[in-house]
Amino acid sequence: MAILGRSQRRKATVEPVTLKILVAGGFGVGKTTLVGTVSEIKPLRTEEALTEAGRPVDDTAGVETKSTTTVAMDFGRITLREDLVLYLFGTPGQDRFWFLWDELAQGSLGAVVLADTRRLEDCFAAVDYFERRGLPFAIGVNCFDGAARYPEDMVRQALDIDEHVPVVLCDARDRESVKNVLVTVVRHAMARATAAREPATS
Ligand SMILES: Nc1nc2c(ncn2[C@@H]2O[C@H](COP(=O)(O)OP(=O)(O)OP(=O)(O)O)[C@@H](O)[C@H]2O)c(=O)[nH]1
Ligand SMILES: [Mg+2]
Repeated sequence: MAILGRSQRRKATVEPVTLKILVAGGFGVGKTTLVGTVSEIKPLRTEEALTEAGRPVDDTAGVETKSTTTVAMDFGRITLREDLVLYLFGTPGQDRFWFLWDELAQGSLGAVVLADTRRLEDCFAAVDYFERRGLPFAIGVNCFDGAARYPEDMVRQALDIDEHVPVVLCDARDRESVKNVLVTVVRHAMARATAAREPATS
């Protein structure tokens, strides 16, 4: 039987860093889709059927084929590098589930705010939420088929967000595209954390 040297042992027992990332945004913008696209485990979903009774409050304009909605959260996991694992928590999109957001936000490093340019105002509340809490976020513009494409800067202006907040065009159904958004959020959050630790120079 081979003896495991100290350095090998150390290597074998290196635990990956795990980070919690929220996936937020308005109703039907593709949060559940995004988590499902990249998750390497079967994502946990809490979908309930959209009903006739909910029609006046559940505005499906733009996503007419949508038949279910998230009522608690989505959960998925992705290994970005062997030493870096992200736990993804998708929020419910409808206002009546706002009370869950504080629980979901606890301990998170940052957030992706998904936006649909046809209904940009739907993500204003999520942007306000993260700005108020000082939680780093990036905007992922989910490019739905048929929606007009706008340059990142125009989206940033319309959302009236800080120039440092990354805005990334993406397709929630495409794994590489979603990974790109997630890497962007992690980098942004790490840079913010580093900047906060360093003493101001001027
Ligand atoms: N064309 C296109 N359709 C998408 C995209 N992302 C999601 N969809 C569709 O849009 C609908 C909404 O997707 P969901 O992932 O359920 O949206 P959600 O943000 O989780 O919705 P709630 O939890 O109800 O707020 C579904 O019918 C998806 O198939 C995309 O990038 N492009
Ligand atoms: Mg959902």
